[in-house]
Amino acid sequence: LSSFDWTDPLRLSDQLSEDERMIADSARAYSQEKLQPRVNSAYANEECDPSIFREMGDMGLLGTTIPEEYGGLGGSYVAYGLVAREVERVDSGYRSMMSVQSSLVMYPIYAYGSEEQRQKYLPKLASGEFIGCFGLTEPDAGSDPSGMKTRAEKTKNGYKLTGSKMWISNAPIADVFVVWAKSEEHGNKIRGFILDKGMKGLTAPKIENKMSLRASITGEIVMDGVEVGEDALLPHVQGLKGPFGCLNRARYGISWGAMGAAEACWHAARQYGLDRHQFNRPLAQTQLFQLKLANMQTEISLGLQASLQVGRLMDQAKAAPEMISIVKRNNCGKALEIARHARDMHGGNGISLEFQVIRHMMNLETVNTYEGTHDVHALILGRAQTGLQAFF
Ligand code: TGC
Ligand code: FAD
Repeated sequence: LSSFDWTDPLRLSDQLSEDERMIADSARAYSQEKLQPRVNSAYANEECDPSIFREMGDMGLLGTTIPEEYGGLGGSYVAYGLVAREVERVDSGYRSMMSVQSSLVMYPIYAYGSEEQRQKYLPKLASGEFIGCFGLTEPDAGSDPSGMKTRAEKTKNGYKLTGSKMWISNAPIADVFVVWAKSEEHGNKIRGFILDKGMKGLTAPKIENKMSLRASITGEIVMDGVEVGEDALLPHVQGLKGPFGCLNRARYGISWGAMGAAEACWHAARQYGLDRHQFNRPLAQTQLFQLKLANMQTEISLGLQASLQVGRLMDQAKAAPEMISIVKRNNCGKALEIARHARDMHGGNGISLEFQVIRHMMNLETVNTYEGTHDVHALILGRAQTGLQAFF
């Protein structure tokens, strides 16, 4: 039998290709060297640094799975997951910035866009020159996006969009807005539109005072009769499967990312337990402390294996949305639980930003909620095994 590496208990790294390992290594180096030193102040001051998009673009971390001819990396879904894991090891907000750009803005333009739309937007989104956002959720339509009120009316040369979107990552600093609206022209079906910053009637006010994901900016999108040409319509998709096709990719990436945040909390708790002495011995020498560390290690190693398997199936075009629900739901829920334990294991220091775990814990509250809440994914899985719809 071979030796045991406590940091990689099931030898995940042996299961990666050379390219995947290289992408993960460079994402890790960038995240630790450039993102880690500034995250606490960004979080404390609720300040998002837009230059991060350029930096990520330079490192090839935007649009990992988009073909190289459009500025992407042409990498595997496993590679994309590994990037999410490394970025979120530092902060879920930074991973959010990256995954919205890659899965929710570049992917729909690539998969549903015209050749002109691809050429116009993808290279600049890949380089980080453009920042993108994705507007699906509305003040009165969250878990049930089919209840959206935003509408697109046909005009002589295109469409007029009216409505508002809520809780939109990157919106206040975005150049490119992928928004979903019910289109009268298309039998009230949901259609996707690409809006550009500065269009008349388009504003994106910042949502202030978030207690979670504070290093990532979130806003509303207000569309007050925004007039666009035919060229703003994403031509190749209609219905909810448009936004859900993007969410499949983002949810999958989140399943890896949440494990990255959990790993950061686990490692911090272990180190704290080794350093901190009470009752004349390290905390890490107590049974309860070790039980918690063992639970963390087990859940993380199983969660990563599950995401790897879903990623491999995505790369072979054999993945189903329900598989993604399993890993999004489980990994986010487990990561949040791990972060709460890690916070507790740090005692009073656990509430200080300096020790990082409370930041991860607060962030993971959002990660557990967005892209389909923990319970909504349970209902997706319940429906798949009973054939019974329990949403309404
Ligand atoms: P339902 O009847 O199930 O489906 C309607 C149509 O959509 C298709 N579809 C999918 N297609 C591809 N992938 C999927 N995962 C799909 N799920 C459904 C389905 O086949 C059908 O197509 P068609 O052609 O027959 O019309 O729809 P429903 O209204 O009953 O859906 C219920 C439910 C709960 C599953 C769904 O609405 C849901 O998933 N709700 C959660 C909403 C959500 O995830 N919002 C995310 C907003 S974006 C975000 O949070 C970004 S944060 C990112 C960051 O900052 O990192
Ligand atoms: P609701 O749908 O009102 O849910 C409230 C509670 O009710 C939840 O616990 C939920 O599980 C439960 N619930 C809902 N329906 C049922 C049911 N049928 N049965 C049982 N329980 C149910 N959206 C975007 O479009 N783009 C973005 O970029 C984006 N970024 C975000 C960033 C942040 C920081 C946050 C917090 C959210 C973001 N969102 C974004 C929105 C996010 O996707 C929604 O918050 C999420 O889908 C939940 O919707 P809701 O907040 O309206 O909650």
